Amino acid sequence: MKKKVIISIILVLFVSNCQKNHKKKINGKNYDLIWHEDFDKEINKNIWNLEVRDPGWVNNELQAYTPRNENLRIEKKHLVINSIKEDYKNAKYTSGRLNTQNKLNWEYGYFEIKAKFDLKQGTWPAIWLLSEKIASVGWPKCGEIDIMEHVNDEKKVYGSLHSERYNHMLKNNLGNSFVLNELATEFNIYGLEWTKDFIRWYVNDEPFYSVNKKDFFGENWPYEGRYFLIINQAIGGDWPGDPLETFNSSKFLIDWIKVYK
Ligand SMILES: [Ca+2]
Repeated sequence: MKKKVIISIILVLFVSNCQKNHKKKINGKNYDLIWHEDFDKEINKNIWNLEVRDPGWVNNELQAYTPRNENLRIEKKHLVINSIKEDYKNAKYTSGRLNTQNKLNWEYGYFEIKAKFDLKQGTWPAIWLLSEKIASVGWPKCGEIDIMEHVNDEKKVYGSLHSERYNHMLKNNLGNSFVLNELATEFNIYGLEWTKDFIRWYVNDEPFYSVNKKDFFGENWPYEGRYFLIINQAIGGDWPGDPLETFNSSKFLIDWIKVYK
């Protein structure tokens, strides 16, 4: 009898734990897990496109993006984006950028990513969403949602939006930052809640910025339809500026990604 009770308790704990991992309550709303990426084995090419780009392709960035193991790999169950100072073709730096374009995309939901980066001058790790409409209407009209960006040795991260009306070319992109302080060198969970009425940014479940459709966009809300995920680490360029002469390499680690609906 006693044994049966213990087994029952264990079973209840197990089931409730499973349910907990597949559910997310945020902002008083319940979400169900619809997709997760743990980066436990090799990078799944059925989901991820590994980009190949020359330096200067966007934002006057210095790196070449390569799909090589040196720049993109799974290590200790983490995705590693390793940026390296090296002569590679016409580049002085190499790094990694991968996306789910035309393979996996979402409209609305709660997105969370557990990630960690170095605090180094010249680095620009980013986790962001871009509309699949980019192929037909181009940027910035398609819409861009930056879940997390970090530059240099700052102890803060940024969340922002780009669109035809508000973007960094016009210097009026909508955004805010979250101060990390002692958390800056740790793994943190970067969250984004995207609904038909608002977009809200979180760090470790703490909200720090919201944009309401009605306040800024009225009927011209570009944040609908399918968006794909991009993860990259740029070196140099318009925002962070050059790395120091002593820069050698810098790792951007992603432990997992979860998408809830
Ligand atoms: Ca992992």
